Amino acid sequence: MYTTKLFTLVLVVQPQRVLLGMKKRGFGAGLWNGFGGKVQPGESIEEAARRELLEESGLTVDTLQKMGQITFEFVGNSELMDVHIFRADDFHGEPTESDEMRPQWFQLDEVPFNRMWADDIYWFPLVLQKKLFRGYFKFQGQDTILEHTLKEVEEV
Ligand code: 6U4
Repeated sequence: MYTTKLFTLVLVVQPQRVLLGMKKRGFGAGLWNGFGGKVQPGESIEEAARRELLEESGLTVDTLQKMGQITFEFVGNSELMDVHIFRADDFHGEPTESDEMRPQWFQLDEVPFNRMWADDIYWFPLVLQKKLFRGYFKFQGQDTILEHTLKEVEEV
């Protein structure tokens, strides 16, 4: 029996650059990633996205655009991760290192895909093009994608 846990992921995208965070501990440690985490009880997905962005990067945003939803399965784990991906084009504050993340700007042609989750290279271009998507990725360990689907949608 599979269960599903909700997560958020926020990409702050500007015309020439994107803000990523080096995950310092826990799930995905050592990888550059957007900012996000688990949705807590009583919180909407968007509220969770804003809270995690602030906790991990020090930034607040006016508008979060829903971009996509990806379900991750890890072989041997019956808990699916349902990750809701958002984009923000403007922000307030200064990127600030937290216990969990070290933020850094990357030029859009220098996104470090070889030090990111292996799925990111598939859907990141869609976020940049403001295309909405849904996907499914089946991982073996942290590095190997066994199967995946990814499609553009009208609505997420
Ligand atoms: P705690 O328990 O507070 O340390 P929390 O911050 O709530 O954790 P965390 O950091 O475990 O949650 O959340 C995982 C983050 O990694 C979420 O933003 C979703 C993201 N993520 C998980 N799998 C991913 C994958 N395959 N590709 C990707 N991001 C992924 O790009």
